[in-house]
Amino acid sequence: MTGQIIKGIGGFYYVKTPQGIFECRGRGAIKGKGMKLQVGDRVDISEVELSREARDRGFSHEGVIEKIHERKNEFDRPPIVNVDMILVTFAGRDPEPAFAMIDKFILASEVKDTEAVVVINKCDLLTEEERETMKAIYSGAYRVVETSCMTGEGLDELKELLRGKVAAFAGPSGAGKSTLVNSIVPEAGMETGAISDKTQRGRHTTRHVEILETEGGGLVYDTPGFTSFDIPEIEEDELRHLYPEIERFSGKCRYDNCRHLKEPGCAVKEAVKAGEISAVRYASYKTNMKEIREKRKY
Ligand SMILES: Nc1nc2c(ncn2[C@@H]2O[C@H](COP(=O)(O)OP(=O)(O)O)[C@@H](O)[C@H]2O)c(=O)[nH]1
Ligand SMILES: [Mg+2]
Ligand SMILES: [Zn+2]
Repeated sequence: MTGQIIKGIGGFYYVKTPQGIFECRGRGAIKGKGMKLQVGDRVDISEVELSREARDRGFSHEGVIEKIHERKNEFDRPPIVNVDMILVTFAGRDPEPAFAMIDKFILASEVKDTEAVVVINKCDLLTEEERETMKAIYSGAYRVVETSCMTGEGLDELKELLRGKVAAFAGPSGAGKSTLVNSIVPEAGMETGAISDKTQRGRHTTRHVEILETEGGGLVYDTPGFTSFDIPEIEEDELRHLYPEIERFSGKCRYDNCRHLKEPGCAVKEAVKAGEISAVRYASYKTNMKEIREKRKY
């Protein structure tokens, strides 16, 4: 039988299968193969007779993990694997969005060939015009969902989007990620808002990663407190390929290896001027390019 590990605690792994959740132990042999079992792993399991201990803990199935499937993708911090969709979430206001930083979460998804969806949260704090402006930054390249945990707007759309998928929220602190998880996973009860940064860090580093079931048949990683994805080493020459709307125009530049900065005959700069590429995204491209270059100096 095949399933997915949704939680690991105290040497047990909880594997979600079409028959229900199995409480499993890993066989020593698989761990020894260099691949450590991780939440999110797809595994083959065999059922064993239900022990009294497992039954007392409320399980009706017990199993042994026999084999780990190859992973679709793998992120280090947060430690999540087999992710179908990264929900890059920011607040339209409070805190004010920092787009170059937000785009780093998108880059982390792009570099791992993982679908990114942009979630603009706290829409209740925005005027119609502000919403349109923000949406337009991303809608040329990504699906954008506008949400508000206050009014409930967009939550059904989000649930629908997650159906049959394993998703993870990413984005700056204060964006409302935990509140969104709580809104689509009724029993989540994640810590939100008011906790001081210090406490939050302390709590969350010791906390295990878990996959939660959303209303409407999706799965979402509970990754509280993770506010910056480990930005993988991106090369100067790779960056332009990771902005889909920039990549789309690149064939039209005078030089094949145009980096769309100061080169003459650059179709990307023309497209920015003409409003065909968002000026905010292009500014973010330049900022992140500069950062990559500065990092290389050391
Ligand atoms: N006005 C408004 N506030 C929100 C919304 N979503 C979350 N918040 C508030 O924003 C703060 C930060 O939310 P939290 O979920 O902890 O953000 P996280 O750091 O991304 O997990 C909390 O005080 C939430 O109550 C929203 O849609 N509208
Ligand atoms: Mg949080
Ligand atoms: Zn160019």
